[in-house]
Amino acid sequence: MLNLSGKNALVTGIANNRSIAWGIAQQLHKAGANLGITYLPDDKGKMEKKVSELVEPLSPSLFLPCNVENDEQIQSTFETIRQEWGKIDILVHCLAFAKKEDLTGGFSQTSRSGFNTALEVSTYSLVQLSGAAKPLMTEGGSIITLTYLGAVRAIPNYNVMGVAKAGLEASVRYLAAELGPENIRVNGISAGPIRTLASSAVGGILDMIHHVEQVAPLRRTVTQLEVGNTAAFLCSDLASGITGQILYVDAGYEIMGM
Ligand code: 0WE
Repeated sequence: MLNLSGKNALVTGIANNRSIAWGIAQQLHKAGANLGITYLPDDKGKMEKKVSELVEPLSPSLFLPCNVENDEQIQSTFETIRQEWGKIDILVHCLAFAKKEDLTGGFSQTSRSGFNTALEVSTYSLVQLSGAAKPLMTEGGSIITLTYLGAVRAIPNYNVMGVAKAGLEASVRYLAAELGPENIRVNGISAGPIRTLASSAVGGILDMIHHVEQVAPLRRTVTQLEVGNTAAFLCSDLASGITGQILYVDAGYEIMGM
């Protein structure tokens, strides 16, 4: 049975009730995990208030600011985990950012700084958080990240994020190879398009969702909770033999040729 009781899980990337990370946090909680939640702090404290109100029903035992562009915040996040939890079992990485101008128009026009930003926030952050979690995953563990088909196919306008996700998927394999001997598993979930804060800011997302509804074998898109269930499975002992994989949770869209 799927049972995460006694497991400490850190979930990153919750911005609002549409976040895929929110779907994951709810399903990890349902499976009995003890949660730590991080949020992206802003200077007005709006995110802190919004996310803390949202996650209150899951009664997280840790609620911490963590901007991955800030090394000290990452250090302090894992120092708090060490002091309060002693060990961590599950790390959920749901972070990505590219500048808006780099998610439209010609990929060849991507600026150096736009390229660097996308790969720093969306790709390096997995490496960085995994490295910080490693010494605290003393009883083995499971690391999950979110990716997208644009890593392996040229999807219009996804552009630099596709390169970032390709790097992320390769990072999953290198991390899995390194951390396997410590019984730490690392996997990616490639979710189909879902309406979230991030995707709604993208022109044409509704047309993409409509296309998936026509073409995907299940003739629909997936929900945050379906991604959450897959994450709960991958984090659980039910998936004890699975590492280094990218699992598609996309209503089957990826298998289709036309
Ligand atoms: O990975 C993503 C979204 C990532 C994302 C979205 C934004 C919008 C607002 C990263 N950075 C930003 N920066 C912003 O300023 N997805 C898988 C959703 C998504 O994004 C797309 C898609 C899909 C699907 C962008 C272009 C085309 C398709």
